[in-house]
Amino acid sequence: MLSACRFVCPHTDADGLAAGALALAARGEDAAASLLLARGATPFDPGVLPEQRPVALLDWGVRSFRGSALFIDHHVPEATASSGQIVVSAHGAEPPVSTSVLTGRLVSKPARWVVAVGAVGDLGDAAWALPQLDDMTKAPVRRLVPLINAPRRLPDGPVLQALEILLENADARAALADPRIGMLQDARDEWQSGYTEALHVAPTVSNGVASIEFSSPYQVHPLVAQAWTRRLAGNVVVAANHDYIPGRVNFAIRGGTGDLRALLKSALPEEKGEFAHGHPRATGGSLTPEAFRRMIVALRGQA
Ligand SMILES: [Mn+2]
Repeated sequence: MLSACRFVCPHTDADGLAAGALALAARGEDAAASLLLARGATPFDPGVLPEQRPVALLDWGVRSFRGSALFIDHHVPEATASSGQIVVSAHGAEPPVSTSVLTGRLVSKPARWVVAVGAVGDLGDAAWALPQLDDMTKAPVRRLVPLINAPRRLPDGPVLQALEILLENADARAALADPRIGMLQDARDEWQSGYTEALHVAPTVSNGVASIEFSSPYQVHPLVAQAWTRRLAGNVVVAANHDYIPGRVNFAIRGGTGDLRALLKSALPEEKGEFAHGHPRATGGSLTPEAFRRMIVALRGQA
């Protein structure tokens, strides 16, 4: 079914790129044949993908989509397959698996180190207990994960090169010795300085809701939210970036209790699009500044 797709569109984090590299290898394609979407774009937005179908959507979630598609994913599905669509979902698997692990099951002779990069990227050290990662040398995979994850956090980072590194090397050690690793290291360093800067912004805490607002060209909001969740245990934490996409406020929400997607939907019941997707305990969205203000007011009103 993967071979019947016209092209592969992977998410650009380590799990998505690892799944993409496994799919491209199985299809005999190079990295440039894949469709890597720009910051803020998803395959579910009208006009983002070329018209050709079917398309393989890797690690993007399962959402309402026009046309035939193969979904390979592990997020909570938000739609059921319509005509011409196939959904391969690992959601609910125990223990949890990443999209790279799932993709590795669908192709013959997957590169195990690539499966591992995706699994560790999404699941952290819990990934090492998976049978697919049995007996693997951990250190080089652990070093690769933050490097592969770095490019998409920059406005125009070397995402294609990260995918090439996964696709064109025989093992994790060879990948670390790839000359293109320098570009990934530079991307990581640049991102790191942006992250450190954003961490210096003080939160505003009111009614159990902490908000941290800053302007950064880097994708730092998810990790800023995570960092403050540890420091402000018990609070709902919203980290908001006013300079990620022009005219939008991109935010991540963590902490609190229960399903944070449901909390967001109750704060802004009418909101559609990039809002409250992802995981129950790790979600966020992209809003107009006005909608973002209303959301914060509503969250503080109900906390
Ligand atoms: Mn994933």
